[in-house]
Amino acid sequence: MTRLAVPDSIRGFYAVLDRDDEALCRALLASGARVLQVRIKPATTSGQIARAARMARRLCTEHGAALVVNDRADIALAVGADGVHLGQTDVPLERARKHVGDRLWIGVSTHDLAQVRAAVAGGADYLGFGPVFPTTTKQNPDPVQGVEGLRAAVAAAGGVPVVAIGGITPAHAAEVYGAGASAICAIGAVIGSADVAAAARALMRG
Ligand code: 3NM
Repeated sequence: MTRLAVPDSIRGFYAVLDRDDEALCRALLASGARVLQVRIKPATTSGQIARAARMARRLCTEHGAALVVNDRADIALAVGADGVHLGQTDVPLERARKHVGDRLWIGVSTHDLAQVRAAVAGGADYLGFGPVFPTTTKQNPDPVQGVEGLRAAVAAAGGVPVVAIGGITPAHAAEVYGAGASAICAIGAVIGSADVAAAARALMRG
């Protein structure tokens, strides 16, 4: 399978599938999302993650969207994902790159400018940056960075696409894109909504 080009996919709404739920996956992709990350926590077995990732691979291919698997490069490779996403406490970027070579893009979560610079120097294909606003979805979130923090992160990223995350609602979308984010990732504002696809569409660039 040919992987989709990174800058092409990291734009608009960046979807997160937080459970093995095909109807939810379809609703997220119905928004027109170009990328979807499987991020199933906590305490999920490898088999459960792989099952959700295989289902998501099938639906992402149907919709022409890229698939990213959180944290697990082994599962990402096994299911033919486009990328793997690493947190600051996951496998270090350098080791992950040795493992996956150019077969997967690597996205890295960053929470301050030092982490942005390190991820860019290490060859990350895209960055997550946040939390931009207070979030209740992530346990023990890092300090809130605000829109000005995001703007500084985009500048430090030097052209590597930045996905803004953390407490983002449709009301924030314009200022977040205005700060230079390539894409917006939101979990609560989308998955908690009665109309998931409509909430996701409201986070696309206007
Ligand atoms: N990572 P919501 S904030 C998964 O700061 C995640 O890197 C964050 O969910 C970071 O849109 C976050 O509901 C939670 O705030 C995002």
